[in-house]
Amino acid sequence: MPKAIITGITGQDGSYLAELLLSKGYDVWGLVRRSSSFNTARIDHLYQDPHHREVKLRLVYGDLNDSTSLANVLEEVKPDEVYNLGAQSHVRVSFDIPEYTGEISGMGSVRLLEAIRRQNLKTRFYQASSSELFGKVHEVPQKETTPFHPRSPYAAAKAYAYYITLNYREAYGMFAVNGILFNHESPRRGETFVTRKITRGATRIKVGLQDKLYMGNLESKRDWGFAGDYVEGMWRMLQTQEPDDFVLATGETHSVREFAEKVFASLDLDYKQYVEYDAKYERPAEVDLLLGDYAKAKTKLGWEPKVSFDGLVKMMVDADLVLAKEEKALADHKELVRQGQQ
Ligand code: NAP
Ligand code: G4F
Repeated sequence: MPKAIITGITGQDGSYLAELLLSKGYDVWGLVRRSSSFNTARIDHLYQDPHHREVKLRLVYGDLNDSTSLANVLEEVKPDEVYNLGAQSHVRVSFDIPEYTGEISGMGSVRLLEAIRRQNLKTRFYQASSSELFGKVHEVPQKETTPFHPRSPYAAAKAYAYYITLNYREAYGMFAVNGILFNHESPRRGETFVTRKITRGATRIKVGLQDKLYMGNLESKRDWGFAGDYVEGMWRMLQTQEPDDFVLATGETHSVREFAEKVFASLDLDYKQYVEYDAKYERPAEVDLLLGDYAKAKTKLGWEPKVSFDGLVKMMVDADLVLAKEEKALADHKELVRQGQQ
């Protein structure tokens, strides 16, 4: 059985990747941070096996800020593959905590690579690089050869991680690759990223749980795909003969405004009546336009996105509408109980 370690397994991508690897028969080890509250909601369905079959998913405590924990888990597992998905991944927040973001999203990668190298492991390494690297873009669409121009502490940290991954490949012959992934979303997307914030907000408005949705810059454009498609691309990158770097994208771009308009319209609402501007969601430097060219991944990996933009919007709205209705039912029930007690 191949063995894989996933950092960031509790995040959006980590949960989809764990599902994919388990379905392929991998033994999966997930690195989790100690948290004062439960943070495994996205993967609970994977390790709570009602049939008591052999456990294929194990969680171990560790932190990308803690080299010892990384070396320990590598020594214990001696994995065939490591997927480094762990990060402080929020661009806006990275302006508030730039140093921490550098430690986790940048230095975390070299801590892992160095632990693999020092233990002489033959482990294949995937680095979660980002279209944020293109930042103030030098060409449209962006591809593997497009120059980088990071626009945030997050992107600067990811630039370091990108180059250190390339460096360990060139310097030590390690099978270390960068997946330069454009934005990818899902019903499991963190609620403070813009797509999920919109689908959560609009569905809560629809059922009467909130009145307004406060947002920042609606004019920026993103190439949005479905996270489930993208983890398949990550896996394919580690199955090739030669290590290489790949862009994964959809080749379509849409503005935040367009996303909001579509989501609200699908609920028979007009976004203009509900979306309000709040400057606190603006970034000190913005990435205005991302549009990816995934031709290399298509040719060399046979990878293509399957879920369309409209399909993604529908998937997210449908899932969040279910959540909003459950939340509303609970709120109504609590109100009835409260009235009964008066
Ligand atoms: P996410 O949902 O924010 O998940 C981030 C994961 O990193 C979580 O599991 C988090 O754990 C973990 N983490 C945070 N700090 C850590 C630390 N100090 N040590 C160990 N783990 C830590 O991100 P995502 O959307 O799944 O993205 C996965 C990766 O791809 C990230 O590296 C992101 O930067 C990159 N990326 C994402 C996109 C995208 O559009 N989604 C595009 C390009 C690149 P907790 O649950 O404990 O917080
Ligand atoms: O959803 P976002 O926060 O994603 P962003 O900044 O593009 O970063 C995401 O994708 C990257 C890949 O390109 C990843 F590397 C990164 O880890 C992360 O997953 O914001 C998208 C756009 C921005 O232009 C932002 O200014 O939406 C705009 N926006 C407008 N109002 C907002 C809001 N973003 C957020 N999060 N919240 C708002 O209220």
